[in-house]
Amino acid sequence: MIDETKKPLAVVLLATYNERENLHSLIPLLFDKVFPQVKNWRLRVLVIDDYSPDGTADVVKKMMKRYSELELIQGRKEGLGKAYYRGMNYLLRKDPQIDVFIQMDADLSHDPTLIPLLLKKIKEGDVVIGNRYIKGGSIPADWGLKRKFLSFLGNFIVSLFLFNWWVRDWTTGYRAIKSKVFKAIRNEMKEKRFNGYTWQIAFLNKALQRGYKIVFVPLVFTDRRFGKSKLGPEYIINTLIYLISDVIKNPPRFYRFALVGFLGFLVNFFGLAFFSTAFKNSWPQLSVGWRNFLANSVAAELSIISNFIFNNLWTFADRQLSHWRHILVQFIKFNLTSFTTGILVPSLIIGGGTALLGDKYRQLILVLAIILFTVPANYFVYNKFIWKKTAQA
Ligand SMILES: Nc1nc2c(ncn2[C@@H]2O[C@H](COP(=O)(O)OP(=O)(O)O)[C@@H](O)[C@H]2O)c(=O)[nH]1
Ligand SMILES: [Mg+2]
Repeated sequence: MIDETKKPLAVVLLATYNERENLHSLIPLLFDKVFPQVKNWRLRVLVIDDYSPDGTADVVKKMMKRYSELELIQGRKEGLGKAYYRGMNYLLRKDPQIDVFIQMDADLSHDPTLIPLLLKKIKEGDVVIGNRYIKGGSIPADWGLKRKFLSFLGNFIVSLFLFNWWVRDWTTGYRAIKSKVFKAIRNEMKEKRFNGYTWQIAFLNKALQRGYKIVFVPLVFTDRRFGKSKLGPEYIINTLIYLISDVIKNPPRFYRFALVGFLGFLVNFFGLAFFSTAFKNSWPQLSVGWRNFLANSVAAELSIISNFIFNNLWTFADRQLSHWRHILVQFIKFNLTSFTTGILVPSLIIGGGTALLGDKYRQLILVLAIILFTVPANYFVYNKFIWKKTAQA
């Protein structure tokens, strides 16, 4: 006989607002069909209902007589995020040993038979998300073009702010979450801004920022069976405010890199003007061509030094070079990189491009070469060679 109490414990959290009809089918599905398939976990269900006027709680209370592992808490309606927050806190107070929370919409949009897979995958990470935008996942085919586009646009905007292109489904509500993740971020998740649907995005982002591992399973998302969606404009405003404040507080590495690069450009720009004037006064006999050649060489090197210093102190603060010999070696590499990606290759592209297309494209080719080649190449080389992850071994 397996000792039941030794098995890890997972609790399915169902936040509900007017989901009476849906719970009628969902709860028996969970207890009679899905849970018997899961052998190595203890499973429970907590319904967090906000005094739904349709009598959702009555359905739950009736079913509690049939299912001993079903529980209900009720509270004031403050939004989906707040309901999850209350539910997770309640569960941890009651049973600090809880291992995994499973968040799931109660409207039958989330296929309950995916639970065994979520529990299997949680062994590979700290949060498992049902992802609609990876291979095997999908949104309902009957969604109109506008709804599809809005969903795409929403995820694109979140990805852009956070500069994270691999999560792809930030808003998905079907998740298995190790309780330690919630414990680590619970104080921050208390904020009022996360009371609604912004909860989902913020939770995932905060977990990622702390280095927790996110694993995906494909999710085939279906339209709710009964009732109507509670998604409203609250969500857009709160999410935008959150994203803006987060990008200021924790700018993603790429944005730090871009800002440092822009500062470097300013150093070069104003440096050229400054040294050109200074050299003119000191060496009036110097030809204008040679004077500006020298002035820009000095200004460009200053901008390289500025880039190196600020990338080391800020962009790659977590991989900072601190030993002087290390700094020197990497600074030499940095200079070689800057020369290659910033001068040599763009000059070759401009030379070749204008020979092929004509002189009128000269400035355009420069801009394109910098955006399409210099920026990504520098970012790649800095990440992989100059501030590589194991540099401080
Ligand atoms: N307790 C509680 N549950 C909510 C609240 N808002 C939404 N929900 C539940 O969250 C789940 C997802 O909501 P839904 O309206 O289907 O959102 P959509 O699928 O994004 O359109 C459903 O189970 C809702 O009943 C709320 O304010 N309080
Ligand atoms: Mg729904």
